Amino acid sequence: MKISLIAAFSLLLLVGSNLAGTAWASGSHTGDHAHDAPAIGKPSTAGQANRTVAIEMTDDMRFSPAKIAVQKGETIHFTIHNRGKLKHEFVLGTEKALKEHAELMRKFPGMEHAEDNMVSVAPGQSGDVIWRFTHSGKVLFACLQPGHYDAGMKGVVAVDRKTIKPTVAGASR
Ligand SMILES: [Cu+2]
Repeated sequence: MKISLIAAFSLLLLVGSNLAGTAWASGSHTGDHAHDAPAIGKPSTAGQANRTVAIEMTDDMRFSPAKIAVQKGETIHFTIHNRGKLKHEFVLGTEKALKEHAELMRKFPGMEHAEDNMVSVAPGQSGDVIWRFTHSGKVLFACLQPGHYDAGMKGVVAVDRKTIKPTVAGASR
């Protein structure tokens, strides 16, 4: 069964947690959330990707690479490979959003994800996240399976202030 983050939020409200009320890093298909979402970028499509970055996830709770440098405006097609025997996931967000989300996952460990800024990957499988980095600064990523974030399963995308030159592939806005 899939429980959306929205549903999880409602659940949180029901149980009276004060975690609710924080905007998630990225949102849903509706696109009407942008005003209070942190500026980590926005979903894109494979056709818009400037390049592909492969990331491996392992049971020693690490992403490899854990540091990625991109330029402002760049669209990255992340291909996420789970090399372990455990389920892992790749979630882009601000540190605040990821920490709060990790806490939520501790409370609701069975929660499934279906958002544009994240992908859950079964052992031996691969997944994709295609993301355009619209603001310079740091965007973090983490695995939010219970305990994995605290074990250090996180990384960072450093978004350079320099804006990428438009290419045929990346020209669209
Ligand atoms: Cu993990």
